[in-house]
Amino acid sequence: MTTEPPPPQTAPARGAGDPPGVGCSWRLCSPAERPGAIAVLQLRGDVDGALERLGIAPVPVGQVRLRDLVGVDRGVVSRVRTDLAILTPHAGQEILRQLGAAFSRAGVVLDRDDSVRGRFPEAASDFEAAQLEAIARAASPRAIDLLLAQPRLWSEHLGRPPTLGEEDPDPGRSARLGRLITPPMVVAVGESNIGKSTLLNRLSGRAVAAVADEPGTTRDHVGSLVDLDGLIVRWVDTPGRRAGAPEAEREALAIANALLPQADLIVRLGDRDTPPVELPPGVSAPSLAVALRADRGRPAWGHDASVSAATGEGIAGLGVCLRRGLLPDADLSSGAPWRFWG
Ligand SMILES: Nc1nc2c(ncn2[C@@H]2O[C@H](COP(=O)(O)OP(=O)(O)OP(=O)(O)O)[C@@H](O)[C@H]2O)c(=O)[nH]1
Ligand SMILES: [Mg+2]
Repeated sequence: MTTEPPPPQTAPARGAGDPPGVGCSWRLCSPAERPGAIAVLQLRGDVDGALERLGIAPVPVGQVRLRDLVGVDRGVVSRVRTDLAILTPHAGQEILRQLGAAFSRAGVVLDRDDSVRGRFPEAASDFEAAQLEAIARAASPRAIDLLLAQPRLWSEHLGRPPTLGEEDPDPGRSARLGRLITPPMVVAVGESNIGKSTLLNRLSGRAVAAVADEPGTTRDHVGSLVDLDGLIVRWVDTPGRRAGAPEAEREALAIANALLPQADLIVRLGDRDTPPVELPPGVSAPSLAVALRADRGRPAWGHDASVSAATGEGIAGLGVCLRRGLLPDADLSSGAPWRFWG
């Protein structure tokens, strides 16, 4: 995988002949390392002075306008407050570099405040800034309503507005709910040729992993984000275990096995004729047993869920079962506050 170099976060040094600062700073708020189509830039401070110095027509507070951005691009300028505007040019590296250079020449300095409040200056408090950041980072749809409810739940719990210094009433629950923000890792293991990769493809709704009716199809483990009943997880499909595997396959399996201690949940897969494998000693992550290829018949061994990736039978139930293994219903339905910040 190639990673693009991040666009410049550093403005070119201002020269001796440059104008004095205008009491306004800028920062790039959208991710530099994973740019999308549009970048989000903030101007903070004397926004009117900065826009004038940059030759950008004024934008009244509360208004949104399409503006020529110093001849480099056209983009939307949103005037949030007197001291805050948000610019959304295209996210091309050269556009951002030229804008940064123009800001610097106009005396609009690069803001290096990396606090959460610095990143979300529109927030009325540090707590609200942390809440906005958590909403922005959350991977799972289920996170959003819960995060939006937190100011009210904390205020009811404390009898006053919360700060970021609050004690966690239930650290275990907070850690599990944190899986709504950062996807937990689910590692699927089992014998060869039982349908492990077909299950991943069914869960992700696309052909992520190669599937074939022969053992040893999956070599290097394959990861994909999948939605388990509203919880986004990082699913890792591993090579199957089988006697007599060639050296490269055994090495790939050893690499996949090394992931097991870090797994948040291990899914032990089998089918009617093949029970799940035992986990290597010392692996303490919770695990669930799932029977695959249910259209061929149910197994005699005990299982937590049974599915057919070919027909789709049991797939929704599997999602609920695994989501509960990572995030029990009680964690979601409890009206207690969640310490969602670091
Ligand atoms: N009938 C039926 N066949 C399935 C199902 N899921 C997978 N298969 C078939 O089982 C065979 C093996 O599927 P894979 O997904 O490659 O199995 P795997 O466990 O990933 O295999 P390895 O990577 O070699 O360990 C293929 O022929 C699939 O089409 C299912 O739900 N029902
Ligand atoms: Mg496979």
